[in-house]
Amino acid sequence: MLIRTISFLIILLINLVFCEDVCYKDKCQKSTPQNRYLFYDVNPPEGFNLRRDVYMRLVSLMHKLKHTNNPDLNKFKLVLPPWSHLVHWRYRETPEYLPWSKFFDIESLQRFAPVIELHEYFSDLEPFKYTKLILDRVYILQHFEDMFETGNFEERWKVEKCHKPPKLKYFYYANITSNTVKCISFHGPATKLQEIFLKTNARTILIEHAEVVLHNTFGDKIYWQSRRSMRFNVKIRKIASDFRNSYLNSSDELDNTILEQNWEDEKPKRNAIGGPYLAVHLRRRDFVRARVNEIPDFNSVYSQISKKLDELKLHSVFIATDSPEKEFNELKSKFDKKYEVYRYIAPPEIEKEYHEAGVAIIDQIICSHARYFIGTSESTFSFRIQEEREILGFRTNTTYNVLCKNKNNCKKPSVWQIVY
Ligand SMILES: Nc1nc2c(ncn2[C@@H]2O[C@H](COP(=O)(O)OP(=O)(O)OP(=O)(O)O)[C@@H](O)[C@H]2O)c(=O)[nH]1
Ligand SMILES: *[C@@H]1O[C@H](CO)[C@@H](O)[C@H](O)[C@H]1NC(C)=O
Ligand SMILES: *[C@@H]1O[C@H](CO)[C@@H](O)[C@H](O)[C@H]1NC(C)=O
Ligand SMILES: *[C@@H]1O[C@H](CO)[C@@H](O)[C@H](O)[C@H]1NC(C)=O
Repeated sequence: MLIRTISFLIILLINLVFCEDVCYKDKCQKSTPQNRYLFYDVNPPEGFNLRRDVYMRLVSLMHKLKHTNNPDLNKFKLVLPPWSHLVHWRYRETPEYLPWSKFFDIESLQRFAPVIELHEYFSDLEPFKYTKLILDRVYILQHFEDMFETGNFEERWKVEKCHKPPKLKYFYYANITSNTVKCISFHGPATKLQEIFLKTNARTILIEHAEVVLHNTFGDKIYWQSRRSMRFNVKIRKIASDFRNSYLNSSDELDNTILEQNWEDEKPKRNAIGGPYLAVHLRRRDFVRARVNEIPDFNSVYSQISKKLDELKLHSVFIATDSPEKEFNELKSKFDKKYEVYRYIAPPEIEKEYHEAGVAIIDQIICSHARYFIGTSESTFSFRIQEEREILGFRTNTTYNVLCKNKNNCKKPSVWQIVY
């Protein structure tokens, strides 16, 4: 009995000493010793398309770290946060925990840098079912409070008092926590995070408010490689292709938009033709209220679209929009028989399987393949379409166009070309 008790105590002691990372039903162990894991999360109100941009900033850092000789830095893997409770999605009681594989081609992502999904992080640690993950370090990024007052925009970071009280659990899982949470005022590119990583031997690090970090170099080669690697998965692309085929007489062969199997083999090109339709991204909802001076009324939208259709000698317009059906029908009714107006309406089973994000992605893919695209000024949703058209090889004058409030108020979007 005594021996049993002693050995039990020894096991308990071993567990307490080595049990920082992951605990299972009956024992705890360190996460795979050769790797370090970077978890990240984004300010909850940010939409799907801004989150894609934040991913690019962090994965570009991962790509750089992988190629360094520093053993403390080159073993990092980026853990992809499941998609849950996005504010634009209709609210659901329970978090969705949608994995990235639902939308993206994971192999394609992994060709750029080591990334794994949160659920894979757990299954990596099988055969034990995990019960709890205690992250070694959580760093909550925040802006320097004085940055805008003093105009001090130099790159810097400093552990400071938290502007807001920290969360106690992460990714909507009750059992992902941490005992070491620090707030860091931060201004600089993603690569600056290395300085923080070098100051700790933590193996599991969570960066909260990752949107605070900036791109290293906006529009450079690494930027576009990370963007090219963000391919949507085959199933979603197929739904969009079927729609293009059925309604818009559009296919990659006819439109000259075939991409290489592997994005690493792609080269810049300007020979895409696109399907015989005009595509418009018409951002409504909160934009109508928040950007009164930029969002045109439907009469104006109609006249801008019909003018362009005539100019391009096209008869079909595809409209991607977040507007309710009633509002959309009001716009549609302005088009006479001369033009065909299309919108993608997801069948219930597709809506159920892919949620609002998937349906929006299908809209984006269809817009990306049009002969000519008109977006909404300053919408992140439109930016992602513009990037996709760069990758597909469209001429810039068919891509960087936006709906105008009126003739005197028409800001052309910035052109971000792929040049290598
Ligand atoms: N299906 C569909 N959904 C859209 C469209 N435009 C916006 N949405 C929805 O509205 C959400 C908000 O747009 P996002 O671009 O993702 O959000 P954001 O990152 O805040 O970007 P902004 O457009 O700049 O607000 C999207 O995630 C979609 O759910 C559209 O054309 N079609
Ligand atoms: C931890 O959370 C996951 C997801 O909700 C769940 O599957 C698992 O059973 C939880 N474990 C415990 C001990 O609560
Ligand atoms: C579809 O496009 C092709 C090539 O551009 C054209 O030859 C064909 O007539 C079109 N079909 C229809 C139904 O419009
Ligand atoms: C875009 O520019 C090219 C070359 O300057 C021109 O040939 C083409 O007609 C333009 N396309 C449109 C849609 O304006």
